[in-house]
Amino acid sequence: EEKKAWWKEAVIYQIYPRSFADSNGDGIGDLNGITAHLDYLETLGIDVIWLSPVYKSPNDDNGYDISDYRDIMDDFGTMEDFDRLLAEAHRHHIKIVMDLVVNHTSDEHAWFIESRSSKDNPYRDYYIWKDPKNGKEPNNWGACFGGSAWEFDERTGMYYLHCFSKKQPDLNWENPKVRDEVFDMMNWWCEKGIDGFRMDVISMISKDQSFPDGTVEDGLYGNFSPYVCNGPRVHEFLQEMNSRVLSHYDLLTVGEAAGVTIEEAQKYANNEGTELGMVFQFEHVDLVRGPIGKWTDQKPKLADFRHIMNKWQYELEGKAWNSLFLDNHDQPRAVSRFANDSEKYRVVSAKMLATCLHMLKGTPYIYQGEELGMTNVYFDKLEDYRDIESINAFHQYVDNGLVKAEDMMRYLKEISRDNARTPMQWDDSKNAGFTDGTPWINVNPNYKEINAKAALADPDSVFHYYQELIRLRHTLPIIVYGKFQGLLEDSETIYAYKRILDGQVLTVACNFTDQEQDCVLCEDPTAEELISNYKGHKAGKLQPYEARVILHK
Ligand code: TEU
Ligand code: CA
Repeated sequence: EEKKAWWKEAVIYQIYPRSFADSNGDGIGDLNGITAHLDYLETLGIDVIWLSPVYKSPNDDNGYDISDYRDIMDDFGTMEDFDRLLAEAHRHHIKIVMDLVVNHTSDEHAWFIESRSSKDNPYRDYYIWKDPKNGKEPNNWGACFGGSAWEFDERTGMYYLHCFSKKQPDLNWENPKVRDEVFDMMNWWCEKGIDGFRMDVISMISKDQSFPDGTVEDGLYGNFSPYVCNGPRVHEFLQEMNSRVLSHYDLLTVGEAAGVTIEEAQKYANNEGTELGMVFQFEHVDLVRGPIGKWTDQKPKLADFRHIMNKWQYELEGKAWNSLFLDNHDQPRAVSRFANDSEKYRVVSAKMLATCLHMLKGTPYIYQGEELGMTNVYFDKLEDYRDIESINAFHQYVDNGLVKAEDMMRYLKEISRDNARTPMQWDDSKNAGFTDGTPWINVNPNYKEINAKAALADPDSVFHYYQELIRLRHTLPIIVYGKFQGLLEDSETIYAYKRILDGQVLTVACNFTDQEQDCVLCEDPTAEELISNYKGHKAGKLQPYEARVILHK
């Protein structure tokens, strides 16, 4: 019997504040913009907002580079605005989960300014400093956003580690003072009344202290993952965090766990609750990789996707809790990637994807705009991109002659994080109603058709379908707690499964293709249809992108 918890029964909505709603015309989304749209979120029916970082930041990586954990980014407003958002959200029965970015800080954080100032500064060991090796970098690791993971600092003649950009130096979690600072800061936010943490790359906080070279896969730099992800002391550190912070409150916690395996996830998200509530794993969004990692235009195959999703369903059963997501601020739009964003099939296939994800076991996450079926933006020019990862990758691979510019532009269209970061499409007025000013990144030109106002007015919209999926989850315990059993696990066209609870059985069948497929799983005249993206069905068939959910009597 599964232990019950509010966060297992909840649906989470991720907000990327910079792109959600601009309240003061500077072209940048902000906290007051979010507060102004709480009615919309309450109508959708979600329980929790996960707020991407809103802390003080010089925005080298849109807030994932924090210079003060106890203050708000100027672009987004003030602490008063935050307190009002929190209170208003609670009044709307919506909880707020904060992004916690503590693998690294900004290089403009006071700790790093102190740390780099001299070798004997009390903050020196807050970060990871190494002497040059034969006059060069301490090892061959490449940073996620290009270049070496080591930056030379003239002042003291040593290198510091940055797994992301050079403005994101990694904290040294080996130092107990760093852990004290982080846990104090977390308790400070908890005392404010926040409802949980999404923990950025938390699987990377414990590094192999021998810092060995990594395997060179992209022709340029060594891969640090085996020595950084799920490192030797990560579970110890999280257990300490749990006993010193998390266990004192009733929180939703989700760890972003790059490179996590099933065995590791069973520890991070164990049912005894000694570490975190759940983790984000990335196998299903990283399943197509080319010679230069994620940069490819190959589409994922249904069979591979289903294999990974089902594996996580089976292997965490009774041991740990799953998170469910297809989209976030680092991923292209789900309907463009896993389904079909053409005019003909966008709506029906977005609903199919939603059905497939939301009927699985775990806590579902909706990324802003996913509930509208927002699509990739397909920028034609590099100048349209804003994302540090996309721009740096273009230069790293194209300027080095490893990839042709036109190929890289095609990969960006498919995979760039900016596909998720174009402004939320509120209505068909200028800039999609996102801002009265000039948006910091271009609006997707399809906003005239795809927007919240149109969706709210249309009973058959993707929005209303999500609303119904959420309502079902809130009403039927089988959707939350039912055991998962895969069906048709050899199919190349259909994703189907059952959920089972206390003698009740629910069947889900989703056609991932634009062709009609044979399928008899839903031919049970005594069953009740819970939801479908088609009004009429064809006996023994699933129509293009058809999804059906039935509850057997
Ligand atoms: O992302 C971690 C991470 O692994 C990403 O760099 C991921 O590899 C990439 O975005 C997709 O290929 C987290 C945040 O979600 C991301 O926005 C930050 O840029 C990053 O950490 C650094 O804080
Ligand atoms: Ca603004």
